Amino acid sequence: MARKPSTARRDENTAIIHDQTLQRGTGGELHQTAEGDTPVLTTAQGGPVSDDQNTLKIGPRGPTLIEDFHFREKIFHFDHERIPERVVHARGYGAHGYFETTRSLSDITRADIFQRVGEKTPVFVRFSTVAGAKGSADLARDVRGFAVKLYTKEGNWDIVGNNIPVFFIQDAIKFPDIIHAVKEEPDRAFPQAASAHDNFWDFITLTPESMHMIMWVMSDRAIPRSFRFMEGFGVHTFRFVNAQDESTFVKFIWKPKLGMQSVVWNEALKINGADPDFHRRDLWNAIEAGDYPEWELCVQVFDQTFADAFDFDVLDPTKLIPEEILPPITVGRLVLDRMPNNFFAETEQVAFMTQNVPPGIDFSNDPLLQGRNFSYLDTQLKRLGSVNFTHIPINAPKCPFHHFQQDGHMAMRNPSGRANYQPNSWGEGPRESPTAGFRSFAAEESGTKARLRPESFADHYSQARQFYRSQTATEQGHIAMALGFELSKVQKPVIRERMIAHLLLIDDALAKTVAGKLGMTAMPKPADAAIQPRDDLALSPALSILANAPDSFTGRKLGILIGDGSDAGIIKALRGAFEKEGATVELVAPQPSGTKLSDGSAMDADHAIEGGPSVLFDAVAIVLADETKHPAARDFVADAYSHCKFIGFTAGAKSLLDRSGAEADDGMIALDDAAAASEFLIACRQLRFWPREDTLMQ
Ligand code: HDE
Repeated sequence: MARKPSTARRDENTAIIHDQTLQRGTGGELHQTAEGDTPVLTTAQGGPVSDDQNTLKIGPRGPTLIEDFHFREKIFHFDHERIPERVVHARGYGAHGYFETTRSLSDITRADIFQRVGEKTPVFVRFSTVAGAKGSADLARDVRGFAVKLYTKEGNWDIVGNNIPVFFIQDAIKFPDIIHAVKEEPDRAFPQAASAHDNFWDFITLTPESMHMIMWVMSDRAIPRSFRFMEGFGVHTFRFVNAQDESTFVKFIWKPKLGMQSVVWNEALKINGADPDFHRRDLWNAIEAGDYPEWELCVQVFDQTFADAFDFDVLDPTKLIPEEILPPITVGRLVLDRMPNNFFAETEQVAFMTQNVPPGIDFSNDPLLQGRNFSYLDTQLKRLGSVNFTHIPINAPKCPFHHFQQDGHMAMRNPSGRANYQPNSWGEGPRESPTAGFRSFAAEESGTKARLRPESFADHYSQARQFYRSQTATEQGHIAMALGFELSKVQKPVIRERMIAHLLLIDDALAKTVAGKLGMTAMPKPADAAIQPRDDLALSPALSILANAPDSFTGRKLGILIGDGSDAGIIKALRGAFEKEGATVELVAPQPSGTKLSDGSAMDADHAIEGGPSVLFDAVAIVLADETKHPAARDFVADAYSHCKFIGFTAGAKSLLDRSGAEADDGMIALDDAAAASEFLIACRQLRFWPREDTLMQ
């Protein structure tokens, strides 16, 4: 695959700050250059600095003077560098790109973004984990945020979604409880970025509405291989509204062009140690290499008749509409092609809000969505500190905008002219437009004021069962293992038992397997269900990752373990075949440089073996001339083997394979000569050799 250097990483989002920096260095006449073209260091007030190494003192060993305004300003600013991290989704990573409309939806929405095929709209996307702090590791078992800001010609549209199409709770008032429960326990402040603890499972088992979501969170969806291999979901039902003010319901889905892929749990644990930045590094590397990640935007559109006939309430955010029942329609593509210039300026300060919708997109009465629309504004004020957070370039619309909001902390733009209100007699300023402006869909509403949950939200188990049963046997095994792991960390037996009681309503065999993993001798009674789970929902193969595997190694990574005497021809052939596929190839060796290959050439490696464990790769090739005693080499093979990776090997690698417990199977491919490289690639397109997992479990 051709590698393009990334486009110049400079845009209007940081240009203001950047230009000011330049002016500070070069703008005036007095103090412009230190050496050559190097600008003179100044204070924030623009004053040139003569010494940035020593504070101002009386004598070399004397006290520091308050008079040292440069020191005072420097430390003052440093002391205030941190802003509050997001209360959820604190750890995230973002990138710029564009959305291209590929299908006009002008019949069902008047949103400008969907009128013209080929229309390109700038976007900023932030991926995140939910529970962990800003500095936590990427491979936590967790939901991933998938938040997209589309800078449309009619203002910003934020689809603030997740990589899972349903949620834990049905009503926004429960959000602080679920988040408190999953985050670290308040007395001990651990565990961090982990749901495997009593408080979380206590809440879950006392909240049956979370059962569908918990099946997803225990599935491989919660340990994605990369942001690039995840689906994204708007979760709630939204509305499209057309020029005739007619409404159609819609759900939004992002589908990754490279297909979906996840890691296995033991691998996730090890990745967190080897490279806690695994996901952000992956996105950075892909974009810098010109391998721009891409998703399709799909919509599930339906009318009130469909909603009335559907098995569940379309306003219930713990339910999804299976793709087999309502096939998604592709309406556009999202391409991420530029990393931010500065993480803080853009990724940290970006403010997503569900209430940001252009005319033609509207809300449903989903009570979770309604609560979110209220919540996101508060959080921006708290985090960014001023009502003027839209003045930060990453949050400002890219279309013309005019309003009379003024002043406040850090106001960068105030309306000019005399009139700062409307209507006015000065002929100044903007006026509202009943035709171009946002008009809420004129839904008829009536009812008695009450704190109620609708009866139609009461079935908490049927879709959980449908999800579980729609997984392949391998994926079902992973769900059982995940439940076993998580509940093994729960200390209070009653909480474990309660979960088994719920699982009995989802799948009897699953409940028994998990109980067995926990060493439970007697099964509890099934939980009391408000509505008995249904057995008649058709399976939905679209819910499985493995049933929809891409049969491609594009975008994946091969690690080749080499040592002195490694066959140069095989290494070259592997590199050629895998790079042609659009994969990345990295070399791992005992030392970073100076490995002597069979043809006498010296080869630099990308990783020394201690720093390049096999968990960083999707498949590995062991191209060794003879025995290596390196302990890390044994882990390299043993992990790749137990994580069901395809392993290519040369004859010289045999003794290492034997010592590592890697037994011959169809996932182990002999690399006898350079020609075998393409055969190995064909095997690697299956991504993992899952039958090995059964052998390992025996
Ligand atoms: Fe959020 N959520 N959320 N959420 N959410 C936030 O907003 C909230 C929910 C989601 O990359 C916060 O700017 C409430 C569902 C993402 O910056 C906060 C409720 C879904 C992100 C907030 C929900 C999400 C957030 C924290 C229940 C999937 C990260 C910082 C009613 C559809 C966006 C911030 C980013 C962030 C509130 C439930 C997705 C506090 C009250 C459901 C991807 O406003």
